[in-house]
Amino acid sequence: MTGWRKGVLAALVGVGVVEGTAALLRSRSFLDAAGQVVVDSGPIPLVERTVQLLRTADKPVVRAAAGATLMAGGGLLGQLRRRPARDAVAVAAAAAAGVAAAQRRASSAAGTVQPRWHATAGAGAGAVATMAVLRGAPAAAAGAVGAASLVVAAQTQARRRIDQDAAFGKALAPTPVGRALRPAVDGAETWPGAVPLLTPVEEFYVTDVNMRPPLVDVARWRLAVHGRVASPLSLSYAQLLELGPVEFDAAMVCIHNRLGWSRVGNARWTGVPLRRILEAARPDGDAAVLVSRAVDGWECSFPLGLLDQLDGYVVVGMGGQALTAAHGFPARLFVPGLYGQYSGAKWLSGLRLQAAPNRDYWLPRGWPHGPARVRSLSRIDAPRHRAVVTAGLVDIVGVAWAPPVGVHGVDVAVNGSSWRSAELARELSPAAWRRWRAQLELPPGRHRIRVRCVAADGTVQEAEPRPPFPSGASGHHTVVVMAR
Ligand SMILES: Nc1nc2c(c(=O)[nH]1)N[C@H]1C(S)=C(S)[C@@H](COP(=O)(O)O)O[C@H]1N2
Ligand SMILES: [Mo]
Repeated sequence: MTGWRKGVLAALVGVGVVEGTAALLRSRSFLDAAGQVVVDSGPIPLVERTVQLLRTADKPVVRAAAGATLMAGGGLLGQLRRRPARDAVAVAAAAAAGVAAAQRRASSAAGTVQPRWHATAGAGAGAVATMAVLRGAPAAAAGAVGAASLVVAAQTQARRRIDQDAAFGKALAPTPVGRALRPAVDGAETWPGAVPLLTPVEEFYVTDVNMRPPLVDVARWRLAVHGRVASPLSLSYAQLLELGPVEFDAAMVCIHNRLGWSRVGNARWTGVPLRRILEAARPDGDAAVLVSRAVDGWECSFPLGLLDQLDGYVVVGMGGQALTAAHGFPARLFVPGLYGQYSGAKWLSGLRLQAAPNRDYWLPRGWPHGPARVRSLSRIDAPRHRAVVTAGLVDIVGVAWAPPVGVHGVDVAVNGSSWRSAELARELSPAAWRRWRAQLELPPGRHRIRVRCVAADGTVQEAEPRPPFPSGASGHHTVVVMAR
């Protein structure tokens, strides 16, 4: 076997053994950990460009890139003349870097702390396997071990996530108290091409900086409410639910949502009003900032005074079910009207009140101090861009959102013509999105259709096209259709 092939195989076997061991010991994947270093330290232009190009495939690609980098490193090492001492140093250095990466941001909270020996044991086993291949272990056997380990790792990860979500939903479905909301019906049920009024959980966009969601052991989980408060709290899941969750309908929007994108979803949430929690904790007079912290240390914050204008909730459920791991089980902070990254932490572990501004996760990465309010925006869902439609009366449908005030009107324009108002479905709640429809007479030919919305406070959706960074995208979503 040529040197570089042997090196790549050695790296593959090493990675396989490390990943397999991590899966079996329920510790963190090293590939994820390496990818996480990239996610956490990438410069903004690169991160923004990656998000734009890869949309939701960003994490698998980062994970694959981490794996490919290791294989390439193995290949380079394999090409050098074999010197056991140097090989051992190189492999040990890679293993040590892996352990360090795996231990980052794994701090403090229930269910996420991995004993250091887990990572060390996995790294050690991987290093031994890598060295064995470099020193001439039979290639076929080594390859089989490496491939089998990777399969075990992938399957174990997938199964664990599914089991966990099934358990959350069944065992812990939070029961809202108080008046039930009316059924989520808005009259647009029969509009062809309309997206569902409530986004199904499995279709709801997922955005976070984690390579995989932390799986939190709810029996050990506590929500700490602390800092500048007279009565610090440490709430178990049951105690949190005793504070009385309510249901509310609201759209959640990621600041990365571009025109026409689906990094926005509409849900019926179950959550404990933040007001109740703060009443129990009694903030001090100088408490000015509310910081939400995740089990892995991710933080974001907003001024406490904002809660005079916006409602906050410690959310425990979505669509009548407990949160899934991806959406922040067991609890997350959510303030409808703020972009997700300023609104609150998923996998919430603490609410900290403080007098001074906070160093949020995004700050050293160049995002401005928030809180960034959601810009009202509208989207055309049907027909799709570049669709071919039958000339004549064509249904144009979509959604518009302007949380927390609500959508007052939606206008469409065809080619250069002036704006004309679309029909609005009933409003579910001002914070939710609103479906709309326009029936347009389209003669044969190519048509450019634009949409804008007007919020209930009179603000008209901004026409100026802007990228998501630094304050959210604006402009008019436009589709071109061909009528025949
Ligand atoms: N702990 C944690 N919470 C987080 C984030 C994160 O990276 N880590 N991302 C935020 C962002 S950018 C958004 S848009 C929302 C997305 O929530 P979703 O994935 O349930 O749609 O979560 C917010 N909360
Ligand atoms: Mo986001």
